[in-house]
Amino acid sequence: MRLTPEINGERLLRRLSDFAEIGGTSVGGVNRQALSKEDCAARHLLADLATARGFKVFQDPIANLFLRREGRNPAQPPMLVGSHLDSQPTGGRFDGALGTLAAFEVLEALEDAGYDTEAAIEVVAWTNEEGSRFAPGVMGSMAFVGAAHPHDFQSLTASDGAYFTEELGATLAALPLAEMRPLGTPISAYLELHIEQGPSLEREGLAAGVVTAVQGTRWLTVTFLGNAGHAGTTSLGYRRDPMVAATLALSRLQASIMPQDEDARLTVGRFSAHPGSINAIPDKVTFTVDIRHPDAASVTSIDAKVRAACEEAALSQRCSVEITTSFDMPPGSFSKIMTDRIEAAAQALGLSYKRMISGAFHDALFVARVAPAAMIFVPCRDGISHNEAEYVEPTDIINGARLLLEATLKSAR
Ligand code: HGY
Ligand code: MN
Ligand code: MN
Ligand code: MN
Repeated sequence: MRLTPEINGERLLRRLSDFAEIGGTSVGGVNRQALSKEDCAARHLLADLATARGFKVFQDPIANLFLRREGRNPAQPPMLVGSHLDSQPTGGRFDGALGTLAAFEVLEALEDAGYDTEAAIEVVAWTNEEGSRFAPGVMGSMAFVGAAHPHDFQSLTASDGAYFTEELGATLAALPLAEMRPLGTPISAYLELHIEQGPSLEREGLAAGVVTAVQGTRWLTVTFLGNAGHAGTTSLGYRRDPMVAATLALSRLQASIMPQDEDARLTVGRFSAHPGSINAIPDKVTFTVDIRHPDAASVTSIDAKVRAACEEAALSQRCSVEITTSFDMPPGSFSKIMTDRIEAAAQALGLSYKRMISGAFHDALFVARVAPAAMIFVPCRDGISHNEAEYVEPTDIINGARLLLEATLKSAR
């Protein structure tokens, strides 16, 4: 007689607060950036918890972490359920961790009920979803589906000066018991639970989002080059000042793009001037641009507008400008089979929901290239994320995990 697996809400909430301590900050956020020692510690704790439950622990050459609960038929490709453990530098305790730990709770609920599935089910914690320490983001899932190779990243240095290859090597070495497996093992399906990171579910009083697609993302690095000089002796007309060029370009962009297109997103998250001395005209000003749009052609046209504005501003200040693309994730949609399963699961559980697209990028979008994949969103307070104040109500956490379990049972026979 098969018992029906049940989410143990108290255990899940406890796990979330335990993991929030790893890289935890004084104001309740986390700083657990990809391949950092904090990221290693979280992976280690999860691997230890898995081993204690008799699950097998694997990692691949880009340090994606897999925790496997066997099914009746080991020859069948496993179903994957998971998210990421790495965070933003001033991240919240739920972005990524919620989906990864809820996936682990699904495995524990199956184990507690002695419920066997045809195929194995594996929890996955993808490497470097955020991309804030080492760009691009979703690095682990990109490599898993063959859209990139770890070699592509070996010359990367982190925003804090660390070297990617060294940090990756240390992360892999931190889990000696994990069995190494090649990149891209075949899988049968993928589900990811994540916070919405936007306000709509909370505003509409809904318990869940059935995520049907993810909008496009493109990251640019813009560098204006001019002439360093003395702040006191160099008249304005005599300057080739990259700071003036940069601020001119950004003011033109804000005026030209944002008001026309409600779906467009443009963010300058990182801005630096060299040499960064109060009384020296900079010779170099660098900033990042994060472009988002549900429509691929619009991402490209915003990209073109950014380049035009920067080139015009550089010319007007007798500066030069270099623009590189560090990340390009086209918009994509999820499998109807999987979104229908999530919808049926929400109906079975009596949870209110809506179908929606994701404003944030996610690993699921790359995984969708190799297997039927979809996501479940739960509300977060005021839609705040990538902010230490990120918060999710315990009922929403538990409902999200229950929905993840129900949709997993519908997928892994
Ligand atoms: O930036 C993103 O969309 C993701 O949350 N890292
Ligand atoms: Mn995330
Ligand atoms: Mn994030
Ligand atoms: Mn994600």
